[in-house]
Amino acid sequence: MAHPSQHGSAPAAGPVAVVVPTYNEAENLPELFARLSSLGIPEVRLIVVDDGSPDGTAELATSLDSEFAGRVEVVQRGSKQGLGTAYVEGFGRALASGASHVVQMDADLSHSPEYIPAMLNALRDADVVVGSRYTKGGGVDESWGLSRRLLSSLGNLGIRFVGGLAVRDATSGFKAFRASALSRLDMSEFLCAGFGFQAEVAHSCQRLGLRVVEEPILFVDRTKGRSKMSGLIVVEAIWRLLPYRFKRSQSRRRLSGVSADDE
Ligand SMILES: Nc1nc2c(ncn2[C@@H]2O[C@H](COP(=O)(O)OP(=O)(O)O)[C@@H](O)[C@H]2O)c(=O)[nH]1
Ligand SMILES: [Mg+2]
Repeated sequence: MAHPSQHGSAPAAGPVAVVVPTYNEAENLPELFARLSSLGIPEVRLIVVDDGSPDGTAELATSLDSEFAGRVEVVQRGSKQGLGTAYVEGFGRALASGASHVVQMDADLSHSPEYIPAMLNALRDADVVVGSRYTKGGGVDESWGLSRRLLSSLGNLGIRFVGGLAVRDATSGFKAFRASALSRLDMSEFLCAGFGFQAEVAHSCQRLGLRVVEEPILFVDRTKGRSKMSGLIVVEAIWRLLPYRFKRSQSRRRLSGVSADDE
């Protein structure tokens, strides 16, 4: 299994923006900030998109700014509006900040920040790097029970099938982009509020023909705070991706000269 300590290569040059959506993550922020800043990535800035967390996440992020050399931007959106729109907001800010590379990750330390240098390094030969649980060398927390493993892997498989996605971890929320690639995504077309957003991004990258590579990660279970994930979110993702499947089979029919009426 890939542990982050195995990767130590120097990251790609240029300003890096790390976008982190948060809802009630105050317990996780101090460790996240400490581990991110100790990576020593030059010119890194942190963009926290918080949805009015009642536990004071936004205020804490603002107060931790000094620990991060004053390069923390906290976007406060007032009320919980879902992961997808939080990312759209954060990506917009990241691109506007002039970042050359943009990283997206969860705040709950499921995504070990120590993988980031290797992911940035992999961007030398790619447009998008996916921190992947389902590529060789990747994995999920050993403490996960069978039902949780099944929800994750079957949900991922179903979403890959419906969306016709080549990427093995279609729902990963740990990615690194070249800003030039991220700016090509049409953010207005993303509809999922939940983690189906990740699959919509994966689909968009594939459609644009971006070079996507997967870096194996070990997904660690959160030890603090509560997950906002549910089976409903898988249903939302599949529902949103279904139209793409229809479009694909229609274009295949057109290519092979078979009209829908012939079937
Ligand atoms: N801004 C914002 N962040 C959210 C929302 N829902 C979840 N998050 C954040 O998105 C990340 C992933 O959520 P999490 O509950 O850990 O999902 P899981 O890892 O799939 O169980 C975490 O950093 C959450 O705090 C939301 O509605 N708004
Ligand atoms: Mg989580």
